Amino acid sequence: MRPATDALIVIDVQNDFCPGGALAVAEGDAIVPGITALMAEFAAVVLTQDWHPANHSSFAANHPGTAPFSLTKMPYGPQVLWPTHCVQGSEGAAFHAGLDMTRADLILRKGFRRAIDSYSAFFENDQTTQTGLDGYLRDRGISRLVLTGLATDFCVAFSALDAARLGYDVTVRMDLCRAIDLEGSLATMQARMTDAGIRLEG
Ligand code: VGL
Ligand code: ZN
Repeated sequence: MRPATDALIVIDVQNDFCPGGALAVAEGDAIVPGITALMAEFAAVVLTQDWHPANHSSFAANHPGTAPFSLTKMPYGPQVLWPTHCVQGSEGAAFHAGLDMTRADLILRKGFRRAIDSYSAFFENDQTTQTGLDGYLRDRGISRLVLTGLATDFCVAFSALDAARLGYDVTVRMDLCRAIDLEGSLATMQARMTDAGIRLEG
């Protein structure tokens, strides 16, 4: 068992990011048994859940004439337009059935504001609106984070980079993550994480 200062953060292991889902990540479901096993080592376990309203501004369907995976400009910067995914209350937004939910201390929902996407578990994509996770972890005296989940090059990487910037000691278990890899995004984000002092293991 790890010390009380360590938390396992499980990013977006939801049906829409698994094979058959609306924004399926290749082998997204393959990481589920390993994550469930790893939970047993941690006194603190946090799950995040991508949780969008149907009219969310990150959905290509809400921008007539655009295609999924194209890039647009939002007031806060560039934004990929995604297939409609993780709509609040839908089966696609539910956690993968194999994930052990009983071990979750906190389920943090993100991306619920129509006008701002939120890849990171700490800051929305405007990089200023906070989700509250930093306060929760600080209040519990947690300083070391191990990240797992989907997708490596979007929500996991953005969460890891914000966590490092906030002063946490961060490890990403690459073997317990899977990537979307949009136009080289996996290599780009891997380099950014390494540069930020984040340990990439597995
Ligand atoms: C994610 C794209 C859009 C993720 C969420 O969980 O990595 N990616 N929404
Ligand atoms: Zn999303």
